[in-house]
Amino acid sequence: MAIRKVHVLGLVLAAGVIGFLGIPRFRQPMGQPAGQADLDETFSVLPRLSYPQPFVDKPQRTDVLVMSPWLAPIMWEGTFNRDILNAQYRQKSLVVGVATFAIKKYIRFIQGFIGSANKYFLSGHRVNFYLFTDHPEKVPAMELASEKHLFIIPVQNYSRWQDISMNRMDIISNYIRSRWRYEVDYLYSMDIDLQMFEHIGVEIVDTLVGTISSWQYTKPRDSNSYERRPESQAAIPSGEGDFYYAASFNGGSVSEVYKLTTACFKGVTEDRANGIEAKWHEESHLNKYLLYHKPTRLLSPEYYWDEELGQPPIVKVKRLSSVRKNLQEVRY
Ligand code: UD2
Repeated sequence: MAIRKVHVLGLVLAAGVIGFLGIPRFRQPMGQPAGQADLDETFSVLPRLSYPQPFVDKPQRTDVLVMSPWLAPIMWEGTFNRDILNAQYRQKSLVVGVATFAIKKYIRFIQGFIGSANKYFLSGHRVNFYLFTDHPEKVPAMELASEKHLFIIPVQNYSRWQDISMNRMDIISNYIRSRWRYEVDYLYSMDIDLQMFEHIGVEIVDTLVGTISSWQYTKPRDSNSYERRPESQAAIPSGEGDFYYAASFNGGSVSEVYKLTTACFKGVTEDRANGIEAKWHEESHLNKYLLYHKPTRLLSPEYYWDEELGQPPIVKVKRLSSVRKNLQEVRY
């Protein structure tokens, strides 16, 4: 029998109907999305409005993946793998939030931070920057990519820089409760005095994410800067510890960051009541928390490099580095 146009048309129509009915079933997540139960538990005491349902099609990670400069060439075999990761990530339509603070003289770092993050941080993906400042009127006008948004949030200042740094934990935890849990899927806290110089992609998106300090990655555990005084809530007993994490870049799912920030600020508050301040402020509390709640993803020091350290040969890429600052000048 000769194949006529009408047969071809029939086949095309049949394929279309099958595709239309079949595809949604493949796209449907299996059962309740992983992580939702966790959110429900964390926020069970709070009224539920409309937290966006994350589309999760794989089990939650429990292993630890170190994104090191040495692994990077293996992980990113050409741009093809990266394209697949980006496409899969985009399909989930996730929003990542970045909380950063520019209080008092630190407003001078806003332009460098936002300008470079606009270019290099999760480029092509949806990102909300939340900038807390006591000088909203001084935030420079900046043009951002269409998928990126900047929210300027007025906040009070504190006379001691240490309090500004430590209170970030409390402010982030409060904003998760009141707002961000409805607005973003993942949340990162970053220092403002940094700039990005290379692509930082979806490899940073995971349940609980810590960055290994560029000062500490070669040092033995006992020489780390942990708080060791048992009187502090941040104390890590001598002989214990694993990595030393920089407070300048950490994050994860909204529910995990909520647990982290709440726990760390509880430690800060108890220390204040007992008249003690941890050696490296909220960074000490963060290190204690991450010791007993292991990150699901570690970022190597290339994700926060301290410019004072130069660039040893082992560091192939500085994706994100501190801006050199005169402490006397910016803090006092
Ligand atoms: C370390 C940590 C930092 C924090 C601090 C606490 C790294 C790379 N950074 O950095 O995250 O734990 O130690 O001791 O490990 N800020 C203001 N105005 C101020 C002071 C601070 O906005 O007057 C904000 C700002 O976002 C800044 C952040 O607080 O980036 C941390 O302060 P820092 O960068 O001066 O702290 P530093 O360099 O000692």
